[in-house]
Amino acid sequence: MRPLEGDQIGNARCDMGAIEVSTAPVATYLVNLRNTDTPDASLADPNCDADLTRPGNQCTLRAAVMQANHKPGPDRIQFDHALGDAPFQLSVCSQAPNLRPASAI
Ligand SMILES: [Ca+2]
Ligand SMILES: [Ca+2]
Repeated sequence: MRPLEGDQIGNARCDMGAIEVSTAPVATYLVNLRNTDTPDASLADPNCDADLTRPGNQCTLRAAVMQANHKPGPDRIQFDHALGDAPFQLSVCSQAPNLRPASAI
């Protein structure tokens, strides 16, 4: 707690502090491709999907970062267990986009 100018005429009051919490839901993007660096096919949808012609989501790390950066609020990027045990070696063909600080891999 810290004293603050509470009433604009010199009387102090205590500030209990504040925590800023995003009300945006946390999205989780599941990376399930590691041998390609394809971008997200459409940021207009909420899916991490690098190939709209194939059913399901084909999600690369690049596509996941793009989709997470496009959506407001915190997000989570996870790796599909089918990719094997960590650590993963990913193919990146050009500089990867920076991930917003509110998101986590
Ligand atoms: Ca998308
Ligand atoms: Ca698809």
